[in-house]
Amino acid sequence: MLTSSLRPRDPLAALPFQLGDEFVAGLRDAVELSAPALFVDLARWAHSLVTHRESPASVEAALQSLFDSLGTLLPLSNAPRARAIVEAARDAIAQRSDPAPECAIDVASPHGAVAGRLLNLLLEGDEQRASRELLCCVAKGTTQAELYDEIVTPLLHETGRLWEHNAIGISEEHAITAAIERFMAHIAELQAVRPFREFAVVTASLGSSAHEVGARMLADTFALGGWHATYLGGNIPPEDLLDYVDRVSVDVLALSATLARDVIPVRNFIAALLDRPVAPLVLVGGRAFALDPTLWQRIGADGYAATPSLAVALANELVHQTA
Ligand code: B12
Repeated sequence: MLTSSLRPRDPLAALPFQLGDEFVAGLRDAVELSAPALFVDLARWAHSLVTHRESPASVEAALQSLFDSLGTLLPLSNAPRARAIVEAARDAIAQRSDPAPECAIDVASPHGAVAGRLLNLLLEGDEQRASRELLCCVAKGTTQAELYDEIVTPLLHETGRLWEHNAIGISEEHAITAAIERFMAHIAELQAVRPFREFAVVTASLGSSAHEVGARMLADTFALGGWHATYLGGNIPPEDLLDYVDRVSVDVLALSATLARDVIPVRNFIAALLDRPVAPLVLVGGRAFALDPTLWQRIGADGYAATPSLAVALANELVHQTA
C-alpha cells in the first residue's frame, strides 16, 4: 500500500525495516493527534537504527523527501502542521551526536546493580542463576513495586536499547523477554494478595500492539492492591474488547500503548466505548503516552500513570470519586 506510493529511488523507500511506510503513517498519526513528539521519537529511533547498522540509508534524506512530498501525502490543510513536525524531527536529529538513548539501567540506583547483573546473566543464557538472584531479592524484602519499577522495567528498556544499538539480535531480545515473563509469573504467585476485591480491572494492549509486559505488570500490581485483575495480553481486537466489557463487570480498563501507531486504536476504542450505556473508566499508559504528557487527555482517557503502582493509586482515587 504505502510502499507502492514511494518511488523506488526515494530515500524513504531506501530505509530499512519498512521505515519509509512507518514514517508516512507516523506523520499522519502525529498530525491527527497533534502530537509532534510521537513523530520526533520515530525519527530519532530510525536514525539510531540506521547509524548503528552502517546502513547506506539516510534519515535526513528521508525526512527531506517526506518534506518535499507532503502535498501528495496529506490533505492540503494539514501540510503546515506536518511541515512543522518534520522540521522538529530534523532539528532533533541534527542536535544529537549519538542518536542512541542513554543506558536504561542506572547502576548507582538502589536496585540498579541487581538489574545489571540479571541482564548479564540472561545475556549469557543463565536463566537459573538470574532466577535465583531475583528470588533472593524477594526473600530480602524487595517489594513487587521495586522489582517491577527498578529492576524488570529498566532491564527490558535496556534490552530494547541494545537491540536498537545492534548489540544483540531479535533472538536474544525474545529469550530475555520470555525469561522475564516466567519470573513475573513466579513472583506474582509468591505475593500475598489482599483477599477483599471490591473493584475489577482489565488490562490489555489493542489491535496490532504485541507489547504486553506493561499490561501484565499492571494486572499483577492491581491484584496486589486488592483489585480483581484480569490480564488479556496484547493484540486484542477492539471490537471484541467492547463486547467483553459489556459481558463482564469492569470498573477500570487499563490500556497500554508502546508504539506511536498504537495510540489511534486506543483513541477510537474510547470513542466507541462512550456509545455504550455503561462504560468503565479508562486509564492509559505505556511508552507512547509517556512521550506526550497531555496526549491521554486529548484522546478522551480518564487518566494516565507512568508506572503500575501510580496507576493503582490513581484508579483507587477515580473509582471512589465516581462511586
Ligand atoms: C520485548 C519487546 C518486544 C516484544 C514484546 C513481547 C511481549 N510479550 O510483550 C516483541 C518481540 C513482540 C516486540 C515487537 C516489536 N517491537 Co518491541 N520491544 C520490546 C522491549 C525490548 C521491551 C518492551 C517491554 O516489555 N517493556 C517493559 C515495560 C514494562 O515497559 P513499558 O512498556 O515502558 O511500560 C511501563 C510504563 O510505561 C507503564 N505502563 C505500560 N503500559 C501501561 C498502561 C497503563 C494503563 C498504565 C497506567 C501504565 C502503563 O508501566 C510499565 C512499567 O513502568 C522494548 C524496549 C522498551 N523500551 O520498552 C522494545 C520496543 C518497544 N520495540 C520496538 C519495536 C520497534 C518493535 C517492533 C516494531 C519491531 C519490529 N520491527 O518488528 C515490533 C512491533 C510489534 C507490534 N506489532 O507491536 C521499539 C520501539 C521504538 C519506537 N520508537 O517506536 C523498542 C523501544 C525497542 C527499541 N529501543 O528499539 N517488542
